[in-house]
Amino acid sequence: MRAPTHPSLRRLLTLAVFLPAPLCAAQPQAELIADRVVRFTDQGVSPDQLEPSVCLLHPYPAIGPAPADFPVAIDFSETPGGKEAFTVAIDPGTSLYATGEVAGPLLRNGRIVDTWNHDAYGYGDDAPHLYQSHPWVLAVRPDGTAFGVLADTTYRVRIDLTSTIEMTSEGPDFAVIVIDRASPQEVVTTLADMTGKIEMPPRWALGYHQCRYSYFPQSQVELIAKGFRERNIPADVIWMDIDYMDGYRIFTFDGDGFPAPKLLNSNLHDIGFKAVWMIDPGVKVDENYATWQSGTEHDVWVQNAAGEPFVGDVWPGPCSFPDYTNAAVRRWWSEQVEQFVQIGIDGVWNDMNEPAVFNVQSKTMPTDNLHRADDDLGGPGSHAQYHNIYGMQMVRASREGVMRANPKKRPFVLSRANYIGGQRYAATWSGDNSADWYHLESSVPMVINLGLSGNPFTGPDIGGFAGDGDGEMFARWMGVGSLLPFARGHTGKGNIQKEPWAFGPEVEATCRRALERRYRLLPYLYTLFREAHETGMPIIRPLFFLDPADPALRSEDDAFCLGADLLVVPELTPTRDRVPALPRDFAAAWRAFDLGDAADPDLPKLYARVGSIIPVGPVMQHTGEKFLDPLTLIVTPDAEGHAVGTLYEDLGDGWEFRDGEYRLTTYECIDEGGTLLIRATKREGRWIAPDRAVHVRVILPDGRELTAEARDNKDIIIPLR
Ligand code: NBV
Repeated sequence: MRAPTHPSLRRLLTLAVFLPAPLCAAQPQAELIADRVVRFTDQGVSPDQLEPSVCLLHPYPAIGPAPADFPVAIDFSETPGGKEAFTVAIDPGTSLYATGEVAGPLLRNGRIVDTWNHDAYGYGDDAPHLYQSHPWVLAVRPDGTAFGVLADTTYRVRIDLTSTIEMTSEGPDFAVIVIDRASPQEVVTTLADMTGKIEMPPRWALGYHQCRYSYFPQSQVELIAKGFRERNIPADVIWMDIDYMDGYRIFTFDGDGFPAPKLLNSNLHDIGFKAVWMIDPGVKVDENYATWQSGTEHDVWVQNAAGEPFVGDVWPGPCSFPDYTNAAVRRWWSEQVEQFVQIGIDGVWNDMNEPAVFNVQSKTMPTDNLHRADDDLGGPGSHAQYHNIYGMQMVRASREGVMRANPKKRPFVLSRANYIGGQRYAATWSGDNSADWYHLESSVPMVINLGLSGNPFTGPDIGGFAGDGDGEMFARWMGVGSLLPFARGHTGKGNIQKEPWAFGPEVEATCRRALERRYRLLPYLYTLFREAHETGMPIIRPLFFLDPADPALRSEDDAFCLGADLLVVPELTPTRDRVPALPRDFAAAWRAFDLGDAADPDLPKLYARVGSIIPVGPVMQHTGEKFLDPLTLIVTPDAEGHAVGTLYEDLGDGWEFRDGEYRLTTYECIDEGGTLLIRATKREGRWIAPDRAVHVRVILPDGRELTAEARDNKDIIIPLR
């Protein structure tokens, strides 16, 4: 049964049930659904009357009443306009984060976000909504304990953090889920337990990606790819933007520009490149076009209020839009994708899937359009209900298609639009940012807040999409962007060239160093992706994770941690005048180190956590170029001479790791009195790495380094001189 959609009707029913008890305060209903996770619903509203949850992995039946001492209270109300709302009061000193993909600072106190997936070209700090929707707030109390608040609805939600946590929905009643934990990290990993984690990506997706709107014709694509190899600048992926299509018809190729796409893919593969191709949702209305014919035959289109296929303008002109909320349509779409990618396409890029529609004033579909949604998403309903999950359901179907074509490989899908929980289907880039210092600076907190909202695999258009920018900014952007989870350079039509060599030899040298650094750090990065896949821990972490009770760290959003063991201090302003707020024990707990690139002022400074071992590899031109050999262990022992670190390895693609074809090695450094002993103390998984060289660099407190060489599988003994 579903809640009556009209709020006043629901109110009447509530009154009918509760009128005889006028003294009964308007207490929300609260039920425990997991350890210290409570689902609240408004008085008189039973959770089974609500729309099904789209973000949660399963329905989470109640396991008991909420504990009497649960520390978060929800106050439901109805706005004068009849909208469903709730408020959570916060103690002074509580810091608020997340809310998904947002521009501006990391700390969200004082901000308002309106979750409504939106094409937001060149967005500014005050943009009310970008491309994705995460009705989710992470709150860190003054003592460092934390809670998270999720409005479990797909409808538009206004999140007002100006004094409390207040969320107002445009839809019917919804549940509010509150996760209470001892630390913000635990809140985020519990969110991931409940909404899903990323699948392990193919290793190549962690390499550098080069994009442009558009490389055209196909000979230019090859030229750019070769440009990387000729200049020894590492890269794994090149991207095909919309101009490869015949008149922007998806699943077609421009006969003049891209006459031989299969050959192009295979030539790219020959030089170690993967190819990602764009697919938009809008299908050109054209009776002579196979995809439109097939979609029409299968009756897959979103309908207008009159029940006719909705037609709206996008790049190809008038388009129909597949209704991805319906399982049969997703199946149809996945078959189109399956066929398309069979010509050697390695990954799929879904753009414009908010969906963006040019000739409607709202820039998207009318909210009274109709979706024939599956019952488990909520059943047939309006675009108001399904707008925010349109992109999510599209990438769900695209992913299925890529999987159908290559079931033995790990799919890679990048999406512009998405919804909380959508990390299970696609990675994210932050849309059409601009080539200016503001967007360079914002790209770090945006990646952090997305990670705090469940999606760890994200990154900006390095160099900025709108506008040209200049060499200095580009170098700095590459310096920091190459340390973010998704690292892709991209730019818009009409802009200058923005490949790493486009700004002259100095900038090129910085880009090469930045990317060599990324590739050297890949063993560590891949290990972090595995952690994100297993636990939902973000890859890029805010500094306040290091000491959640330290108020000074709460708004630091230039510096960040890459995993638990690496602290990154970039300079994100032209004047280089920022002093980062670092943890109180910074001097004792972190040690500067470099990868032979410290002299470059445009690269962020790197610090290793005292007590850690960071695995790094050799420079590679692409992730498939060679096996990890030699393995370098950067060992930063603590006062007792102890350090520990892990390295995750597998085949880099495919699913064999699920059956134990991987190796998770724990390396440990132990002080044996006058000598340091470094050995693998634990191995998990049955994959056997070939014999290889190990270089050890021990970073001592005074900055000196001790080094040693050995073979993996053998103890390494370093005299402490
Ligand atoms: O497909 C063209 C672009 C793409 O390059 C960009 O990354 C997307 O965010 N796309 C938007 C449509 C045109 C934007 C002006």
